[in-house]
Amino acid sequence: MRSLLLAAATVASFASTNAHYVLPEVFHNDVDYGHWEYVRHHGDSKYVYNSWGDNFEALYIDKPEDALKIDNRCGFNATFANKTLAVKAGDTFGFYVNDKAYASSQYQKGLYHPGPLTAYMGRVPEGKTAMDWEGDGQHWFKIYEDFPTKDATNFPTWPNFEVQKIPFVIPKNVPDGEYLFRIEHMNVNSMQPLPYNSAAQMYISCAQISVSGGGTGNPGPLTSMPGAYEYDDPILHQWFYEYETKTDMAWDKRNLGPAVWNGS
Ligand SMILES: [Cu+2]
Repeated sequence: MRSLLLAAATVASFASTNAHYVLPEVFHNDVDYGHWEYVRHHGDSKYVYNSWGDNFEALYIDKPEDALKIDNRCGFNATFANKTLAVKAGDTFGFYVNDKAYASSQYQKGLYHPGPLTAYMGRVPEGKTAMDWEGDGQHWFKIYEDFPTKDATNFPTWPNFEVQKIPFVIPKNVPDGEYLFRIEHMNVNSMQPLPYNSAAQMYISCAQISVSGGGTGNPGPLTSMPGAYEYDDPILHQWFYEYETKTDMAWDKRNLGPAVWNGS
């Protein structure tokens, strides 16, 4: 899949797609890990592939049923990884965008869309492991979200924009156990009104982790994935620069999904 032939064959399609990205690699403290080593591998699709052979397409939330697609849990046709990464509460853990090996490539632009970045953890229920839990049920809680700053014209800029290495902190008080760690970046520059009716794009991946050194917290509010957000939410439909003037909401006040767990 990583052949030069494929790279050459796909270059032609980059004109319209080179701003898409995928999140297949994690790091833990100072250690980097491999491509889809601990992250659930996105499956083949009819969509385009980047020069290192990954499905290189966003998830679209254009129709009501799109918000409930199973792909919104861990990405396109995601399949179990066969390893689970041991981390400790309080550790730094995060994702690389695309592929470290292509860090200097013109196709490597980090999170090359405006929009909020969120992270969730899903606690693996009893009887399952991070390697075989589908991710179903009310087991997910949000541990991170970011908000934009706005300039004098109210133009929002998210702190994650064009970032290639994305660190999070495993919450100190999370109970020991196995989890899926889910990263979600939303493109809010893709909205077009009817008749196109195109809405937000999602970029999602899940890593399999095992947490030790945690606490006695009771994470919540709990939600399901998919199911954490409503298709009708204006955040999914209003172009980012008109969102605040066409709704009574503000980019720096709320994101999709539940509140971030307060740690208690
Ligand atoms: Cu894109």
